[in-house]
Parts: sequence; structure tokens; C-alpha cells
Amino acid sequence: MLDHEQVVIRVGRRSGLPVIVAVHSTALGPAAGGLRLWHYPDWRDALTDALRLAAGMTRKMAVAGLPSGGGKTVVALPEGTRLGLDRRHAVLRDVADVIASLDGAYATGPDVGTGPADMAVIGETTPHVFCRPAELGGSGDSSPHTALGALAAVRAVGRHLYGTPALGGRRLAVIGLGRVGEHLARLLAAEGAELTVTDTDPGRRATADALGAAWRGPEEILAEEVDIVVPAALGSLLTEESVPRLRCRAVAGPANDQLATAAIAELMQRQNIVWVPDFVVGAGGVVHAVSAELHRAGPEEARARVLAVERTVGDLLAAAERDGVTPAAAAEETARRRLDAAGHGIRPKPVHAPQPEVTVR
Ligand code: PPY
Repeated sequence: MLDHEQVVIRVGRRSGLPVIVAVHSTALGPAAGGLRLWHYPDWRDALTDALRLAAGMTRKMAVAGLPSGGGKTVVALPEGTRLGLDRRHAVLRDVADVIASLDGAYATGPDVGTGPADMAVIGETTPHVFCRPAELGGSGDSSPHTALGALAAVRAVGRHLYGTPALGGRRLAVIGLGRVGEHLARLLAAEGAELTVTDTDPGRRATADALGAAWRGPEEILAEEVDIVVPAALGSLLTEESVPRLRCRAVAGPANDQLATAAIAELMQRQNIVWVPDFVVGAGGVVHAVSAELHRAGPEEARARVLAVERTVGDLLAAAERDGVTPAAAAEETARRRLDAAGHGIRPKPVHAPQPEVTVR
């Protein structure tokens, strides 16, 4: 059964590429979620990704306590294509048209393959876009905030496992040195953590050297004996094959969609490895953007809300332990409770019409 409120697939009239917008839920408020511009063997793979990522955004918002819903946009680039400037502009205009047609039910933002400059282009067509550059009135790049929230999450895991959030001397393996991963590795290094890092791009090794981090291949790093593995790269790296190879106490990172299947969360629990759901760890970027742009929070307030990820993760780990469930199940339960309280699953909420007053007796 389709679990989403709406899914739009439209071939862009300028680019000829399929633009997929999945709006999973507006039960808590208008949906938000980034634009992923990435390579896929087939557009159907991009659709699968969009559906999963949009549902992940609903959970991300709900657990972070934001009055927003979840959605995502994916544009499937055929493998091997590189977008020139003109073609990129055409794609962004095509995306903007679809978003404009949703009339506020969904606003986009940055994701893998896009950043503030792309959001500026979309902003020429529709106001429903986050993270435009500051000079255009947006909140700018979200990746440093995602990284800060992930640091807060790792500190919470440290407190849970070792009784202290201090990361000095803690052995951490960071997988992926992209925009978020690199910021995060810097923050962790500044806290005195002992870092091992990897990226599929060997050119990133210079970054590792500059941080004083050890470098491993992407396959090797999973079996590294460390305290916490921190995924910040694309791909569902936690699988039936990879989990038995892990030699860590916990996995907590901001990458979306880390589990190959939902059952992997229990497999990790059986191996005595704490897995903190990605949609909790990676909430910092969207928390910052929504706080700054929708709720008009100042920089201090927005930062405080990002750092609150530490408390959220701490509470989640405590609740999971208390109830004898995985942190994933505890997070799902929190999300479900908040969505139910908003009327999710009771009756569909009209997106465009004003909400009637409902009194529950
Ligand atoms: C995500 O958190 O996965 C995102 O999609 C990033 C994002 C950031 C800001 C606004 C909307 C989405």
C-alpha cells in the first residue's frame, strides 16, 4: 500500500529528466525535505529512494519535535551523465515548477548533490525552498548544522556507553568525508577523538592527513576496532553481511537510510551494538533551517535546538533500555505517538483547506 500522501513524477520539460517529489505526510505541518540530484541505473530506483527518504523525513521531523511533515525530491540522472551549468539550471527550473504546483504542501532544501546555490535558482520560481544563501534571505548551507547535531548525538552515545560525553581519546570511524562528513570529522577531531576515516574518493585522503586521522579503505573501515562508527556517506551500509563484521560498541551517524532492511536494527541489538536511527542523528540541518526560516529563531536559539539532539538521543537510549526494545523501535514509537496525536491515521488532513476546529471529548 502506498503510505504517502502524494507522489508526483513529471518529466521536466526543459531537462527531459524525471523529477520525483514524494510527500509522505503533512500531519504535523507542511512537508520539507531536500532535493537529491544523483545517479541511478533506472528512474524506478530513484522513486524507491524518494519514497524511503520522504518517509524518513516524516520521522526525522516528528522525533525532533518539529511541526513539519516529511517529503523528498529526487532527480534521477542517468549513470555517467555530468550536468553542465545550463542543463543543471534546466533541471532546477523543472524541479521548481513541480514544487510550485504543490502550493505549499512541500518545501525543498539541499540534499546529496545540491546546495545553497541550487536553492537560490529554485527560489526564483517558488518561495517553498530552504537554505538559500544568506544574502538572499535563506539560512545558507545546512551541512555544518547537520554535523553539529551529529556531534551532539555522538556525545549522547558516549554518555550512554561510558558515562561521559567527552570524546577525548574516543576511537571513532567516520565513513564519508562529503560536506557533512568533513565538517563532522573536524568537530570530532577538535574534541580530541582518535579518528579513522574513509571515502570512496581517494582524493579525500589529504583531508584525513590534515586532521591527523588514519585512513582506511571503505570496506576495511567497517571491521575497524573502534568505539563508535559514524556513517556519513550514501548507501545502506548496514546489511546482513556487514553487521557481523562490525567491531564497535555503537553506530551513530547522519547518513540517511543506513539499514538495508528494518530487521537489521534487531540484528545489531543481538550483537550488542547500539544503533541510533539515522533520522535522529541527522536532524540538525533541517532543525536549523526550519527554526531559522519558519520559526524566525535567532542564531543562538537555532544552535540550541540543533544541540538538543544530544538530549533527544539520550532520552531515546534510556527509553529503549528501560523498555527492552531497540533504539529504532523507541524512535518509531515516539514518531507514531506524535503523528497519532496530530490525527495521522484517523482521518486524512486536507492540505489546502483551513483546519476545522475539532474538540475531542
Ligand atoms: C535532510 O535532513 O535529510 C534534508 O533533507 C535536509 C534539509 C535541510 C533543510 C531543509 C529541508 C531539508
